[in-house]
Amino acid sequence: MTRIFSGVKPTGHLTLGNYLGAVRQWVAAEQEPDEALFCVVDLHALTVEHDPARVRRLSRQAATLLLAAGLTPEKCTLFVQSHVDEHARLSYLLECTASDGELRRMVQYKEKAAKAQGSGEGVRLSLLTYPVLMAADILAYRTGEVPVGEDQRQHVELTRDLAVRFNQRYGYTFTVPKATHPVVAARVMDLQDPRSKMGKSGDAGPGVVFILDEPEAVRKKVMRAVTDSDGGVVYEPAARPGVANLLDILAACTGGEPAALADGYTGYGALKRDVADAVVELLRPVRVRHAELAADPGTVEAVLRAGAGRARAIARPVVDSAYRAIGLLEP
Ligand code: AQP
Repeated sequence: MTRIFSGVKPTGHLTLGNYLGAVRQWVAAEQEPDEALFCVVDLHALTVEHDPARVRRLSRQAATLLLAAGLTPEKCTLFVQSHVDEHARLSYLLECTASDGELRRMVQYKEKAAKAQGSGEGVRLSLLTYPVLMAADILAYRTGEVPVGEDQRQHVELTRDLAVRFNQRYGYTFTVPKATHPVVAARVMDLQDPRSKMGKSGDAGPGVVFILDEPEAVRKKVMRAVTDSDGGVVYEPAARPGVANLLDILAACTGGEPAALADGYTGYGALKRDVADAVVELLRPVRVRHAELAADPGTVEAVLRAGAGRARAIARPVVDSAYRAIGLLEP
């Protein structure tokens, strides 16, 4: 049986990118006979400038949305990262396994550090070490598969490297995990800037579709999506990223294949209308269910409490064995 682990950061409202790149895979994975753990990785939200009240609000909202999207507490373990101390405990051991150079090479660190510096905020040390905490999130559960969007590929590679290095130095302790990505829409792009990833932590610009957006807002954003001046609908991600992004989204929503779907269109207007309809219909049941669950916060809290208990029971012996292997005395 493979164990699956993945998480989402409460750094903003969840987007269509989070849904297509990750959450939808998680709901599908939960149907398999594997054991699945999903986590609101709130400690990761502290790596950039944050408002404490907002992080609390977004953490609850993310957990509620994951349940609304179809995760069922009977089939998976849903919890909040900071409720399980083993993540931070293991992170320190992995900091003693990773090197400064390999963390400074992380693309996301370079991008986010440049952004933080540009806005005069200063770069938090935790932004540099965040991929190590992510490795701890994964390795504490002896995870086999990590379903994530394409942007997390490099961090899962680092996790694999750290697991192999630790095992070689101190004896077999961790399973070496592998990342899995959806076939289409593994990297949903910003509708206004299709060379950049659709992200939740920046300004809530018109290029970002949020899962909880009203249908009218979704339509407006899709209809205003940047395409290009060439006319004609063809699937050429490098040369025409805006059109390719719309075709990817349509394919992810309808189950088609992006290049084949392009053949059905002669102009951008009809393509955008179909994309807008498909996204609205995909997200509608999630919005409805979210509203029901948000009205009953006690249920969500109980799910998270039970989830943390189950997660702790799996992670504690793994992390304890890592402490022994690396040379620390048993208490
Ligand atoms: N645009 C995307 N397309 C496909 N998958 C995506 N994911 C994120 N954006 C896209 C996947 O969603 C999961 C959870 O993401 P996260 O919370 O770890 O990170 P984020 O949404 O990228 O949020 P950030 O880093 O706080 O902000 P931004 O996006 O503004 O840089 C992951 O599996 C991720 O791959």
